[in-house]
Amino acid sequence: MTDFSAIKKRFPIFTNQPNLVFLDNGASTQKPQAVIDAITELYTKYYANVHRGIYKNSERATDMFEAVRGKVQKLIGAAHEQEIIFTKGTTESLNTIAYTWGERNIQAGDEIVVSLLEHHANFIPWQQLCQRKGATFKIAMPEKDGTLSVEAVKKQLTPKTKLVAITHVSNVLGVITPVRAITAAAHKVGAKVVVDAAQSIAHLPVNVQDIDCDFLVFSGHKMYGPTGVGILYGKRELLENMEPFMFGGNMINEVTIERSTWAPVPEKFEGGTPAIAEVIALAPAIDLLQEVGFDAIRAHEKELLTYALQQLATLPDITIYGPQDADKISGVISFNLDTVHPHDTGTLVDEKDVAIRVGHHCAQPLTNFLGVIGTCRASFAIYNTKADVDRLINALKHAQKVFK
Ligand code: C6P
Repeated sequence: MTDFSAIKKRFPIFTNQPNLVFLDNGASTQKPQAVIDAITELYTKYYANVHRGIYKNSERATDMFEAVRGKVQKLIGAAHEQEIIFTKGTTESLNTIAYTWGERNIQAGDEIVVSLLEHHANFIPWQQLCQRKGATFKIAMPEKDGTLSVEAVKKQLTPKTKLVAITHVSNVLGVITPVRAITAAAHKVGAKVVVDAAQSIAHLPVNVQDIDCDFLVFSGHKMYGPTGVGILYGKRELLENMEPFMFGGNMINEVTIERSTWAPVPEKFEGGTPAIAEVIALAPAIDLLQEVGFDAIRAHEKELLTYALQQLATLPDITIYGPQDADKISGVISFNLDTVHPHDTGTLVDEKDVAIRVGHHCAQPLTNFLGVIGTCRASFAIYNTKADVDRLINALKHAQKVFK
């Protein structure tokens, strides 16, 4: 059995701040020593730019950098290493798809379907693309409890649907969506599918061939890796037929005064010097996830979610949003204390060294649907324990006392 309290010891922030209860992992996770060491080792022992030098340090840095592509390929079960493109994060990955595939393939009269659960990063690029092209932006609505059914998406699909963009896990409610069935339904009408895996990649097994999605995106910093690195997965044939978005070094085949031709994928989409240290330091983060394993991660998380839901329900005057069933959610619980503004709750629990996020969580259409200005969100990671939940509950009692 995995010893999750031993895993916590690998994250030096908890040695430096022993009293910290960190429950804002949906925003960004803490970093294990191995990730920090990988960055230091690169800069202190062999740093050089990648893909350019023919000297030893550049070749070593390039090998370390390219090895991560293979690790990501295995993590998400992609068929080819070339299907893995390094970006700065989920937001850049989604905007890249909108400006490359979207600009070429969306025309007036076409339809794009998203769900109301989407983070703004998987909402606005499609809304804006529709506005630029005269296409129709359609929304699949969740049930009252926030779950999203395949039927709700199917209702929006027509022969005009060209793209369906769906989150795998809601960053506000933790709702797990049926991405596999949604993809199958979208493909039946000939639409392509983008899956936003920002909130699922560190919590659930993600396999792009099993889902059969056309694109899948996520960020390194939400999976124990560094900021500044993200992934854009795309099926090879699609990527090969897409135009590049960022023009510059490393992404060309030949440049003359008259014309330019592009390097093959993935280089075609990786113009300029990449985030070398950040990509290299993503490797130990992936190793950690694979060492612990998604069965153990999910089992631990379900135990924590179930316990947290039970304990939160013991508080008076609390509203919990989303389905209160650990089988239906991942990583996240949103709630409000009925007599306390979410921002006051956030500030008062921080007085007890408990870090949560409050507000609309960059998903305003969803918080509007819930009828609130914002929520308090506790989001979990592999280093959280039941003791952290107890500290959260005590901190919330403190907030309720102040506002009595
Ligand atoms: N959600 C949260 O606190 P970036 O910022 O590009 O790494 O990720 C954007 C993003 C896209 N999709 C989903 C589902 C997300 O949750 C996020 C980031 C953080 O919920 C910061 S707003």
